[in-house]
Amino acid sequence: MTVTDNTSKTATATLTVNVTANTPPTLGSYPATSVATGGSTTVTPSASPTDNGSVSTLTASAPGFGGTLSGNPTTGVITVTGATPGGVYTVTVTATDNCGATTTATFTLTVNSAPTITGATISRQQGSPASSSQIATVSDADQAANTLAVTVNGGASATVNGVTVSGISVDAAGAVTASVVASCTATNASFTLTVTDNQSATANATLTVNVTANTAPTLGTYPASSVAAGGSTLKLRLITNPTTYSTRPEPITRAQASKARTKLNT
Ligand SMILES: [Ca+2]
Ligand SMILES: [Ca+2]
Repeated sequence: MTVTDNTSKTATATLTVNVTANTPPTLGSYPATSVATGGSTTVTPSASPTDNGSVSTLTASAPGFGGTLSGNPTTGVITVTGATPGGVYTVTVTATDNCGATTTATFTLTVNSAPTITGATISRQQGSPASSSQIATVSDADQAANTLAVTVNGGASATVNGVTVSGISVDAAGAVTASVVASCTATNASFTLTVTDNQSATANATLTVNVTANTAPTLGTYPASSVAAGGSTLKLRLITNPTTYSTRPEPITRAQASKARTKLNT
C-alpha cells in the first residue's frame, strides 16, 4: 500500500490478509422415518445446518423412491410427499454452501402400506360350549399376515352382551380365528377388530355375532309303570333314550323304586 502527499513524496507499507480455507456446512442427524404409501411427512434433523459462509441449498434424494423430497436450507427439514412405492429407502441429504462445498447425511425412510382387515358375521347359540371360528381376514403388503397383531375392542379378549371373544390367532394366509362363546342370556353382539402392522399402521373392521335362543333339553318317553304295595322289586325299562341302556328289565330294590317314582312324579 502506498501513501502520497501534495509534494508527491510517498511511503509504502504492506497489508497482509491471511485467508483460511472455506469449511463445508454442518448437518444434524435425521431420524429413521415411516410414511404411509401415498402420504406425506416432514423429517426434522437434530440441528439446523450451519456454515462459515451460508448454506445455499439443501437437497435430498433416494434411489428408487417415486415421491418428492425437498429440503429447507435454513431449518434442515426434509419434506416427503407422494411417498411411493412401498419399501425401505436410504435418503441422502446434501447441504451445499456458497462456495460449492458439500456435506451429506443419510436416514432410512420406510414407505409403509397400511394393513387391511375384513370382519366376519358368525352365529352362536345361547349356552353352547365355546368353539373356534374365523372372525376376520387380514393382509399387509409389507409383511407376513401371521406377524400382524389383531385385537378385539382394543384387547386380547372382550365380552359384549354375554358374548366373549378370546384366544385370537392369525395364520400365514391371514385367517383370524378366535374362541367365541355366548352365555345362556347372551344377545346379538358386535366387536371392533383392529389390525396393527410393524410400522404401527392400523385398520379396523366389525365382527358381528348373531345369537340364537337356548333350547330346552330333550327327553325320551317313559312308560306308565306300577309297583306292588309291599313288593320288594320293581321292573323298569327305558323305552327310547338313552339307547345304550339294556332293553331287558333289571330288578331293583324297593329303595331304588321309591326314588325313581319320586323323580317321575316331579
Ligand atoms: Ca462454507
Ligand atoms: Ca404395512
